[in-house]
Amino acid sequence: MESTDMTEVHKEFGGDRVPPGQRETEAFPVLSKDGVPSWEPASWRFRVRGAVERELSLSLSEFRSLPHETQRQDFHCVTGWSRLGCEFTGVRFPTIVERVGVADAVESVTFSALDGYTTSLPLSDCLREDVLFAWALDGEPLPDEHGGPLRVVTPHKYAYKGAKWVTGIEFRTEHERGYWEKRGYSDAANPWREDRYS
Ligand SMILES: Nc1nc2c(c(=O)[nH]1)N[C@H]1C(S)=C(S)[C@@H](COP(=O)(O)O)O[C@H]1N2
Ligand SMILES: [Mo]
Repeated sequence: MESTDMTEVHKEFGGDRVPPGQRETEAFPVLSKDGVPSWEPASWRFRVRGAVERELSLSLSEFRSLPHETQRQDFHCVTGWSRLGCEFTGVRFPTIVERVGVADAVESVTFSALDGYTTSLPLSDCLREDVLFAWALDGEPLPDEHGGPLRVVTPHKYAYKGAKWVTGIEFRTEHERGYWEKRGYSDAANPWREDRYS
């Protein structure tokens, strides 16, 4: 499958491919606040709400029929490991934005997930080609423990900014910190500035 190379994002921040304080790993460790949440394919929905012109609710098959891409990217965990050259397939964030019409006053996006996890990013950090709602990893369906059926990936941020098991996004006029950001992790989360803790 053809993939877009997003492994040069480090150049945007003037850093090396492996950010400071990170070490490369071949494995793909799993980090979840609790276990793997259960879900039913028939009742699973992805919902977009908040300050938008049209709210959206999509089934899994509707979501998978949106225009999608495969990208090659690196994945940086705040605990110190980086997995280079992951291939994720899914829908780019801007593709969702086109469909809902975001109000001018929107500042921030909150992602929510089946396990109760939340994370948030300024809208400008989401309006990027490399922020993806992904359902496949390295050509295989995204494993449950890595967030299947759908997760967010944010190659320009530490991985806690990417919600696994994502089922909703809310466009907000005010920024609200997410689960880990309220518990001491940096809200900025830039790996090349080592924004680990707040
Ligand atoms: N829904 C949900 N998303 C989540 C988490 C979580 O606990 N729940 N953990 C975050 C953290 S801290 C990291 S490092 C990455 C880990 O992704 P992985 O388990 O695929 O390596 O997912 C992020 N997204
Ligand atoms: Mo993490």
